[in-house]
Amino acid sequence: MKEKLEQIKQRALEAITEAADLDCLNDIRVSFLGKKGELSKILKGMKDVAPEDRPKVGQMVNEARNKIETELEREMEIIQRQIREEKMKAEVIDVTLPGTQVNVGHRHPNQIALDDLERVFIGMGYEVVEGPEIEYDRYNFELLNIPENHPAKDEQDTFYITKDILLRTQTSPVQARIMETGRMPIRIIAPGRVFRSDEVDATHSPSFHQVEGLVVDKGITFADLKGTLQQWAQEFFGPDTKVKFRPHHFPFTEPSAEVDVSCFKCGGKGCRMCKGSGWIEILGCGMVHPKVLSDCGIDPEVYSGFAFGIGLERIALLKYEIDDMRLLYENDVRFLKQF
Ligand code: 2NM
Repeated sequence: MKEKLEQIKQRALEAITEAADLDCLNDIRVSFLGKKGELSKILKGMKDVAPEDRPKVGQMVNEARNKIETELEREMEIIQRQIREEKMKAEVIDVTLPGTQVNVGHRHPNQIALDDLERVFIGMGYEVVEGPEIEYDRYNFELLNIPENHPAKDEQDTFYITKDILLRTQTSPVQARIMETGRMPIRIIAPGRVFRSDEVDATHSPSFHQVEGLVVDKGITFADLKGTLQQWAQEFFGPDTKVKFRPHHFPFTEPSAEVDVSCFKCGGKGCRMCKGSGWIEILGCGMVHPKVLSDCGIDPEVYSGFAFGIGLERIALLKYEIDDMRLLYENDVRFLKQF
């Protein structure tokens, strides 16, 4: 019995010195000290041991257990220290190296202008809505009183997917879709990307952004349009801003107007910014044409409305005094971070 125990102890200690990792050590612990391990088997064999020898054998088993446990602990500590040392070596940090720069993004001037503009209209109770950039001819032209062969269709030449499906030239189709739902009243702005078949230069791009507004309710008049746009202009360009409405023509509004704001750089005296005139053209607007209302399913005898369209790049360029639209599309962070 004594020899057997000694043998078990020797095997365990050998296995422990040879163990390569913590899993090995755990396996050794289970197979020697575990419930069904070698030492338990010896204890279970106690019934065959002469009663007077039992305390002695019990003591020997305990000694063997203690020895194996101590050695397991010792080996475990050695292996853990090795693991730690290897990890330290692998993860060595050279504190003298310069840190990695964290690049935080920056809002695009278009986005800053849009956020500013939206804040004003949301404050007046407007909802911001979006719609598809790929549109049906019906929503982009037909419902907006721009029929086949209308000259405005040439001015707004765009990219056609099929004869009836195209890249929208304005965000008004979003408004046609809202009018079509018949939910009244309507008080929305529709910002988004639009497309025109234009050559790139300092003021043109085949893809740019618009914000169009639409209000439809009972009793809406041109006075509401004027007050709304004046309020927006003052909040957006400064409290001293004046607005001027010049008669114009759009197919979807009647009457229509173009709106100038007094130059926010010189206050109206005339400067390089306003080319000496004191005024800067800023947007187009008008009372929604009765035909547009009725084609969209709204009774023009009951409801009236106004609409306006603002070029986002145009107001961003003006507000931040950028003289070339192309800079807005290069996404050079050195440029973008200036605003
Ligand atoms: C403009 C100028 C004038 C306009 C009209 C509509 C709609 F859908 F109600 F007919 N939306 N936007 C509009 C009116 C747009 O952009 C220069």
